[in-house]
Amino acid sequence: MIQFDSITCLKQDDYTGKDNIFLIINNGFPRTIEVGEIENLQTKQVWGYVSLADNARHSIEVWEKDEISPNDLIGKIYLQDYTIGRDQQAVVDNGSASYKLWFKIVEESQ
Ligand SMILES: [Ca+2]
Ligand SMILES: [Ca+2]
Repeated sequence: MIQFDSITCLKQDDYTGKDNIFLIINNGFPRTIEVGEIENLQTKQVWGYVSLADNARHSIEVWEKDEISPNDLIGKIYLQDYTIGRDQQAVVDNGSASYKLWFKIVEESQ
């Protein structure tokens, strides 16, 4: 499973107001984690464990929610490259916005 720790906004997507961030974990349950409002250089705790289905490719997508225009995909983190039990950080960047995610992949029994 994934144990989330926090997320840092390195550069926000929206020009007016704060960003509104959520995460989608592909092949995980729960699949979506709401982060909520966050702005430049702010770090927010992301509380939550997400179980990962066996024998599937896992990834975390970082999305920014908009009211009028479609939501913005900031980036995608593929989890097969990460070591179990170690604190991890990953940066996503779509050219206009950038976020750093702190998390750990732990054994299901822990
Ligand atoms: Ca946006
Ligand atoms: Ca927005």
